[in-house]
Amino acid sequence: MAAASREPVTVTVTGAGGQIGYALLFRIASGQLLGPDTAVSLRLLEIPQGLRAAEGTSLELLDSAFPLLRSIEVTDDASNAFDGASVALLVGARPRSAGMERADLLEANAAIFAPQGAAINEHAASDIRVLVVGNPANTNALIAASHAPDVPAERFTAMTRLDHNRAVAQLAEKLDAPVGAIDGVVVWGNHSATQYPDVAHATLDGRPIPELVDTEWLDEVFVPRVARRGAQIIEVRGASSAASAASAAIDHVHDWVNGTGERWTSAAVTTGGANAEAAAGYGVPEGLVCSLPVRSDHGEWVVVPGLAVEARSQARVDASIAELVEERDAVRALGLL
Ligand code: NAX
Repeated sequence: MAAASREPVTVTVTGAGGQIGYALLFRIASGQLLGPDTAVSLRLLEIPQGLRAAEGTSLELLDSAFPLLRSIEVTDDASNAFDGASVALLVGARPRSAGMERADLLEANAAIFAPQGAAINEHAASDIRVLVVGNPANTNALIAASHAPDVPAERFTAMTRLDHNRAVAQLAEKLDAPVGAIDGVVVWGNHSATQYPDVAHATLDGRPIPELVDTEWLDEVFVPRVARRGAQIIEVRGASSAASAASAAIDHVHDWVNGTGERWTSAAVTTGGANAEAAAGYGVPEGLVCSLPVRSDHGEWVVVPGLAVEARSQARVDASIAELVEERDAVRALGLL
């Protein structure tokens, strides 16, 4: 994916007619995903009921006259949607309805992410990079990857960047500092209430943050606030996070493609292959998609190895990993992996 490519890069967005789609597409088309020199062709995938909304969004995209936007196609056919795609943002998912058990939710989403993984395998470009946003994001990414045997598993990731950004923003507010001065935050585990935002290695302009905030605030306020921020947004806004989720998706893919330098961030990545050893060092088994501290180097997410995890934090990290293992085993038991 050359930064100054003349050929447009195909970016596929699923769930394009939804609220995250609406916040995301204009930022992609304006160049914020892949940079100011890279033209994009958008493919918007929806289910039949969502097509009209996606078509409406495509009309507005046209009306925005974005210089980098070469074409837009709206479709309910996954083969068509992923044809030639170099970036796929899998946003559309089946939400939990009243009375739905977790196994039912996993199964309903597997019915979406397994065929999308297969369509990516068949039709996407060889440099495809996938970010799963739709929940349960980590396990949906695992399912999609397992149905794309010809695509390296590490090209399938899930989004915990919103959780990471929320953690950074809470620290910045508490310390009355700009967000850019904060580095070294880690969100461990699942994108769920078990996630563990950890500041043990975080710094403010190089000063260790654990020296600047007390443990009680971290345990009683910070961790639950970050983990439950999604619920708070629903309560206050009357709808789930959309623009902040879209912004985090932009950050994730932008950093993946362009690199993070020496800074690190959080992303849910596959724990096999080149990252197996670093992940195992944190107690994460192979074959999961788990949020870890990562740097992006030459277009690959590399897990930051060997960070010391405090004993009290390790129990929280382990609990979130255990939840990921349970989700994987439940999907396996259904014969979907
Ligand atoms: P919306 O309900 O507004 O939009 C979802 C869209 O997906 C709908 O238009 C629907 O028709 C479409 N869709 C459903 N199944 C599809 C399929 N098989 N193929 C293509 N499109 C399909 O939800 P929105 O607020 O946009 O949220 C989308 C997803 O993001 C949800 O699963 C939500 O839980 C998840 N989130 C994940 C976050 C994360 O940090 N990983 C944070 C934000 C958000 O909660």
